[in-house]
Amino acid sequence: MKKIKNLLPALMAVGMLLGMHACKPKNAGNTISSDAAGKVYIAPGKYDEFYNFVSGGFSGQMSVYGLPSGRLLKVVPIFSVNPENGYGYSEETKPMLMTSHGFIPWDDQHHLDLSQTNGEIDGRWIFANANNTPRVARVDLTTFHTAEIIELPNSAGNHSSPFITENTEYVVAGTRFSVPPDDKNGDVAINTYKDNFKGTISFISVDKNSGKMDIAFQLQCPAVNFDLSHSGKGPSSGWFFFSCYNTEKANTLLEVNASKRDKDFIMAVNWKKAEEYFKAGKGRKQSVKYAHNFYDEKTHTATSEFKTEVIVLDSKELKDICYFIPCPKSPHGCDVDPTGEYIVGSGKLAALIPVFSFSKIQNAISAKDFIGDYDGIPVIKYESALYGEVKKPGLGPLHTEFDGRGNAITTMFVSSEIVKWNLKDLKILDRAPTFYSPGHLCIPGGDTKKPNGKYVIVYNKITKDRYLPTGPELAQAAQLFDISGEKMQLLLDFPTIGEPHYAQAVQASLIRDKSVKFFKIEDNNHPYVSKGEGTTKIVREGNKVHVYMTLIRSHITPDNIEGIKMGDEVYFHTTNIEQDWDVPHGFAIKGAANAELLVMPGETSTLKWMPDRVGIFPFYCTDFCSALHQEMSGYVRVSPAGSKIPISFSTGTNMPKSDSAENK
Ligand code: RUQ
Ligand code: CUA
Repeated sequence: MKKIKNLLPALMAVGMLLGMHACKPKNAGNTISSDAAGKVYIAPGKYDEFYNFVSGGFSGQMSVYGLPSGRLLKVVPIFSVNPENGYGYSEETKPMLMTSHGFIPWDDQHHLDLSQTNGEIDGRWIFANANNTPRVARVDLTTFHTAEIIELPNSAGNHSSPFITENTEYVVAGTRFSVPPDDKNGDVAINTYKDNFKGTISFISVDKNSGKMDIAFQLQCPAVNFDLSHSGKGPSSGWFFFSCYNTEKANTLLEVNASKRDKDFIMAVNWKKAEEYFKAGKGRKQSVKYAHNFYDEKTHTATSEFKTEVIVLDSKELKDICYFIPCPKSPHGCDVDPTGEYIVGSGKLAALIPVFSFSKIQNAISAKDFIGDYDGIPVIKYESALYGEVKKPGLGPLHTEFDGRGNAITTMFVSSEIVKWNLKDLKILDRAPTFYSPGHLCIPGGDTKKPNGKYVIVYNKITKDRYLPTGPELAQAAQLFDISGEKMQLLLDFPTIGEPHYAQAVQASLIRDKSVKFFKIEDNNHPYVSKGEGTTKIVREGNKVHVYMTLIRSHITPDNIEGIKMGDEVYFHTTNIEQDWDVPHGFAIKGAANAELLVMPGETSTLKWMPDRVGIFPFYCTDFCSALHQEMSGYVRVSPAGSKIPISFSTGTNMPKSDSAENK
């Protein structure tokens, strides 16, 4: 028996390896409740009750759904270019994707966190992480625009990110990959990992009023892999908790070599203490290079600034910031319950779920109840931090959210189910199969002090037979469960974009009424704005040609342009001068090595175009804006490089020549 028990984690690892996780739960498909349709039906023209913000994984974007209907409302481009609306293609938005590595058109977006005040969602911003080239973004929830992106130095694989403190004082980001610090010679042998690599956690401050981010300080930590995190709340509000794996410090075949230890760690960080040390000047200045990109709603333009310094605190030298708590085995999710007392660590390879007690952790720290240290950081005795263990929860626990009624729901990746259990007695209350292999889950406000325990949405990693097949690549799937009663009831499947990881949901009323409907043209401070057709013009500066253009139903001003020459760089600065909700115009020109622009009312957006041949180039509005949308178009004449044709432009006055030879 003992032998079998010890073998279990290894067997599970092999199971994952072989893809056994895709096994179909029994009675699959028969679990839908009879009144499910009525519960998710939102009549045409009616609004959903919740917004659901879903990370796009390898799409790099965030998608926005209405719940309970599962209707896709919008894809908000964050880290990937988006030809659909010109994000990353227009001159104004290109700087948003600048990094110390140059312009990067893509990233891998895993986690979202809504801003909070007093531990409750305030509906102002949502933060997003980029895994691959470490960055954190802030999306403004009045415009649903990416407002800011900050790059993170000393980091790689920004996975344990972006998690916020109770009052959005900080967005916190832990590096997945430990790497040599940016100011050290990184040209080292990979197998010197233990000596040369470091783990870093970034504390990004957020301005209370504007939301503007800045890296306040970083915490240098042992070279483990930080996986996920959550801040404390209530009694634990000055603390942050991170799940750590690869405490073996393996640098090859992590699948085996980082799964050796029976327990890895949850790292508890006293961020208030760290902040204190930072303010007392205990940090060291380190020279680094990172981009900070900011989108200004008044100029409708992003700027990119490079910063060259960061303050680093050393967790080894500065005592009482960090403590390790042993956690079985290869922990992934790290979730704090609404009271702030319980910290749930989900070991991917563990056959139980440990629940830690914040008050016990505090007692253990004061009593120095340590079993030793790991790289100079005290390790608290497991039993001294433990509240209790959820026994036999299922296989492969990943993430936990809370229903606000004293219960937790955990996803089980390997046994493909969600499991509801009670926080006090740690007894399992219910389980429901999911289709298939759930990763994250989300309850509206599920990581705050006040969850709304009406639904849980589960984001599955594997879809298999849930939808009509679409070749080898299938849509990813979310599943909505009613959790208001004792038993969890599956209500709805809906496909998602990219690969969903963490998601958050919030009552629509917190966001809906603040949504901007159009931008005021009088507030438009774009340097190339045309506030009316009378101010449109063309200005040549050497080979750069600036076209000041307006868009309104249903014409473009100017719509006849001549005098463009080969070798010119043409900038179409298009201003949509409509002042009404839901009247965007688009802009595209033949042969442009670019995407279209989609210009919102009151906004200015610029398309750069380099003509590649002599001739006539039509341009047109790409968004069906009126009955005469197809008429909303124009022409550019491109002449040879040395041509003497002067710049000319007009709308409605360049009448056909009646006496030309062709017309006779
Ligand atoms: S992860 S499926 Cu990238 Cu948040 Cu857990
Ligand atoms: Cu403007 Cu179509």
